[in-house]
Amino acid sequence: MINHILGRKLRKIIIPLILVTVLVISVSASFIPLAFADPDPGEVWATDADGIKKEVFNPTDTVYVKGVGLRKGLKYKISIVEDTGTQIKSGDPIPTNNIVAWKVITTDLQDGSFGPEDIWIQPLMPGCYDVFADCLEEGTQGYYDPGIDAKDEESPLVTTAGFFVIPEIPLGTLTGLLASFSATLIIKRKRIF
Ligand SMILES: [Ca+2]
Ligand SMILES: [Ca+2]
Repeated sequence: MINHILGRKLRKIIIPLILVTVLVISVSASFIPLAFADPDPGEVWATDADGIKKEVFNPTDTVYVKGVGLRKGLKYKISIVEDTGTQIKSGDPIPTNNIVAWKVITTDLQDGSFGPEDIWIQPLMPGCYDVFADCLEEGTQGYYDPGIDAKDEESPLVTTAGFFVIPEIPLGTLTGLLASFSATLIIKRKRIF
C-alpha cells in the first residue's frame, strides 16, 4: 500500500519532468539548427526548407530531405519510415510496412546531389523516423547497399533514428504542468522540513 502511494507520487513528479525535458530539448534544437554541419558526402539528411539539417520537427512542419555525393544522374526512391529501434545494416531489406511518405527523385548529373526536396508534407505524426535513399538503377532495389544507397538513421538524441516529431503541447497545458510540478515540489519540501 505504501509502495503504491509512493509510486503514484513519483509518477506525478516524473511525468511532468519528462514532458518539460522534451520541450526544453525541442526548443533548444529549434534555436541551434545552424550548429549542424552540412550533410557529408554520400549521405542523406532530413532538413528544413532551406536544406539545413534538422533533428526535431513539429507536427505542423514539412520534412525536406537533402542528399549529397550519391550516384550521379540516377533515380532514387526516398522514403521516410517509422524507426523500429534498430539500424539497418548492409544487405538488410529497407522497411516498407511502416513508410509514412516517399518520392522518386533524380540526382544531379554533375555531383550526385538532390534537394532539399519536400518528402513528408504536414501534418506529421509524432514519433521517431528514418530516411532511406534506395537507388532504383544500381544495387538491389529494396535492400540497403552501402556506397550506392544512403540513410539518415542516427541523431544525437536518438541513436537509431534520423529525426523525430514531437507532440505539440498547448501553452495552457504547459503552464498547468509547470504549476503542478512546482506545487508538488513545494508540498514535498514542506513535508521534509
Ligand atoms: Ca532506425
Ligand atoms: Ca538498394
